[in-house]
Order: sequence, then structure tokens, then C-alpha cells
Amino acid sequence: AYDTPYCDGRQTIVHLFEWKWTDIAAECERFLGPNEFCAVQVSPPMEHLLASSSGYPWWQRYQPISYKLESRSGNEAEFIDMVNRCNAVGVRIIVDAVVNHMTGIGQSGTGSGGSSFNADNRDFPGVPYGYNDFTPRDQCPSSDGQIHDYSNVNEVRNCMLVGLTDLYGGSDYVRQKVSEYFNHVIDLGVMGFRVDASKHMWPGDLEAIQGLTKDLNTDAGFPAGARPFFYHEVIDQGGEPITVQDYFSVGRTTEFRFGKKIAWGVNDFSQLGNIYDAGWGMAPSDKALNFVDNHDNQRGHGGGGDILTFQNGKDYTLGVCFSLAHDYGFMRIMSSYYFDNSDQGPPSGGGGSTSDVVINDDGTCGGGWVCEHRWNAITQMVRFRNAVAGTSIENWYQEGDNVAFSRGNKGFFAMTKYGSFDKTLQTGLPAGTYCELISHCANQVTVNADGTAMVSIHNEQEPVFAICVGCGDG
Ligand code: LAG
Ligand code: CA
Repeated sequence: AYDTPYCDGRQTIVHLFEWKWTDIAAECERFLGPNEFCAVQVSPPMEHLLASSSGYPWWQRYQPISYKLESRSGNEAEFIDMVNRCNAVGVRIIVDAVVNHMTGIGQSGTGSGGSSFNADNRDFPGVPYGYNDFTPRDQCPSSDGQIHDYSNVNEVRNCMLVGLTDLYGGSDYVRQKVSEYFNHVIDLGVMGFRVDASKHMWPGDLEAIQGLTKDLNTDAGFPAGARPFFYHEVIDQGGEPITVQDYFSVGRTTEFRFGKKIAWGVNDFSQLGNIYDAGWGMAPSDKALNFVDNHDNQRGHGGGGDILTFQNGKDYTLGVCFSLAHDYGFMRIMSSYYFDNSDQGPPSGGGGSTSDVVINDDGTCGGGWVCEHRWNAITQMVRFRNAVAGTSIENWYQEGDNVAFSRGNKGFFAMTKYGSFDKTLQTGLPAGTYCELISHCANQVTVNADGTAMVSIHNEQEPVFAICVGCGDG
């Protein structure tokens, strides 16, 4: 019930990491709506720690102080304006919900929304939460109250994650307060939630909290009776007792093994054939929220791993384009900012502010923003994924550094590692002349009566080829 997005067939979420609400509203209107994105995952909108002594790092937003919508990305009025303007162009908002914990121990002072707090006293008057709203010490088996042993389920869920004060999800009051926060943003018109650190929460507690949420707001264009869309951050790479399967009753789960397999596959195309590996415990397609990289692992946080990021340039383009062409999971793509160290916050004029996103005349981003979602081949493959939704992979071809496949009789995709490829392949498509999407129709492709076509790629930067039925250019 919680795993369905309501996007009129649109298939891709973009994480506009650390963007301000004003910039997201503008991006929905000028780019995401016209290019048919399903939704934006926004950075946590609640009041958070201001870690000035650490230079206002990105991770201060994973330390909640209250559920007031007053964050580095903007205030409540700006949040509302963003939700309304994005909804108006068919782009939904997904809130990053940090509800496993509040700030780290040792922290006290005033949050981004002006609320006072004192973590050592477990005092968060902006909610309010007090001592009894945190996991009782005797439920955490580790000697220092911290998580060390990931083979111990009680420790992972009842102890403190990197020193963060652990909310007691078993308490009716905590469940009430968290669901009030969720219902507040549901009333404002959001579609759903990415839940942070779900691995550190009991599935039963999540079920109780989600059970208290309202249906989506019909005034925002959602169908009557629609339940919020939930995906849970569960870092499961195999080898631990907590698995993604534990969370299937509360929505989709983040599938970290997908990004690993994409990285391995781009390195060695012969490994691209079995991206979904059920034997490894990966979530089935209809339970997976998949991505090539996320805001944690692109900078070595959250366990890091073998992954591709924007820093890999063309290989990243190949990884994301292949993922978008594939039929596995519900896809999220990353939109980043450049950084020199793994704590660094977004582009800023100082004092913990966030700079505006700069859009250059050629449509790329400036001002320190990477905007992978605006990379030509990636944007075009977002359109392809919408066009071929519901079809499966057929006519698989892989030889050396070249791979190609069709999506039913709706689309055909190919990519090559080194920018040059010419081969006649079976496309599975009806005969006709097709517009090649990556070239914006500069290349026209003829599919013969027997479904074959000459597939040519001559592009060093974006060695990708895609055609689909009914795909003009946009
Ligand atoms: C996650 N998964 O469940 C993310 O993978 C992980 O990256 C998040 O930590 C974590 N949940 C909490 O939401 C991020 C940073 C941490 C940061 C934490 C809290 O990766 O580095 O910890 O957010 O801001 C920071 C300091 C720690 C310190 C802690 C508490 O880096 O050294 O112990 O704050 O003060
Ligand atoms: Ca916990």
C-alpha cells in the first residue's frame, strides 16, 4: 500500500540535495515538469542543528531539533509555495524524514527555527520531547549506549547511531508526534517520505506511525484514498541480520546493492546481464528504490562502497543511463554539488546560508552545483524510462564493451564504452523511422520490417543510443 507513487506514469525521482525551496520551485517549472520527472526528494525540511563549529556541514540536517519547517533550505511559507508550484506541473515532493533520533549527545543551544534544546537532558521543547521519549537505556545492550555490533538487532535499533539521541518508537507519544509531522506535510500536499535510518527503527514502530498518517491530499491532485508513498533507508549489503525484506510491509526499501552492481557492470559490461540478483537478497523490482549513488555514499558516508558518482564523468553517465533504460525498481537520480571534503555543506555565501542554484545559458548549472539531472543523456533517458514503463527487457546483446536491449516493443537502448559503435541489431520495434533521443533527433534511425536496425554511436562524451515508440523530441 505504501509502495505506489502517484505520478501519472512518470518514473524518476531526483534528489535535489541541499537545494533551497525557492530554487526547487523554479526547477519544477522550468525543467522537471517539462521533462516529466515524477518527484523531487528534498533535504530534511524540519528544524535542525546549526553546526557552526564544523562549518555548517550537510549532515547537520540529520540532527533534528523540532518538526517546525524552518531549515537551511527555507521556511514554511517557501516550502508551501514549492509544493504548490511543483504539484501544479505534475512534479511531486518527497520529504526526507529523520525520525530515528534527534541531535547528537553533547549538543545544546538553538536550532535553525529558533527552538532551544539540550541533548544531554533529552530536552527538545520545540516538539516537545523529554527524557521518557528516548529509548530506555536498559533496552540497549551495548556498554556505552552506542551501536557497534551490527550482528545484534537490539543494539542496531535501540542504541545510539553515531551518538544521536535515539527516539523511543515504541512510545505512543513519539508515534503521535512523528505522525503529526507527517500529516502536517501531507496536508501541505507532499506525496511521500524517504525515511532516514529505518534500519535503526523497528518495522512494527514504523507500521504504527504510518498507520496514523492521513491519505494524500485530494486538493493537491491525488486520488481519493491514496496512501503516502514510503521508501525506507535500509543499508543492506548482505551479511547482517537486518534485511530489506523486514521492511516490505511499510513500503519500498533503498537497494544499495543495485549501485554496486552498476559500478561493477560499467567496469566490465559482461556483468550487466544480471543486475537484479535475488540470490543476494536484493529487493524485487516492485519493492526497490534504486539509485547509482546517494548523498552518503558519494562522499564515503553511510558505509561508502564501490559506486560511481559524478566524479567519474562518462562512466557515471553510462551507469545512470543504463539504470534508467533497465526495468528494475523505482529509480532515483542524484543531483549534487561539488565538494573538497566529505563534510562540506552546499555552496554558500557564508554563515550557514545556501547560495542560489545558477543556471547557465547552455542549460548546465554553475555556482558549484553539479546538476547531474540536467546532463543531456540522463535527462533524455528519464523520458525514455517513462515511454517504456511496464515492458520487460528483451533482445539482450552484449559483446565486449557494447551492450544493447529492447524494452518490449516500446523502446531500444544501446551504449558503448569508447564512443564508437556500428552494428545491425534486433530492436523488437515496429518498422519505421525513429528519432534518436540522445541526439535530439539529429540522428534518425530506420527500423526495418524484420525489426532490425543499424545502431550507430559516435559520441565520446555520451556514447548512448535510445529510440522509443512515440518519442518525439522535447
Ligand atoms: C544514516 N543512515 O541510517 C546515514 O547513512 C548517515 O550518513 C547519517 O549520518 C545517519 N543515518 C543519521 O541520519 C549523517 C552523517 C554523520 C553525522 C550524522 C548526524 O553521515 O557523519 O554524524 O548524519 O549529523 C555527525 C558527525 C559524527 C557525530 C554525530 C553526532 O559526523 O561524528 O558523532 O554527528 O553529533
Ligand atoms: Ca533507533
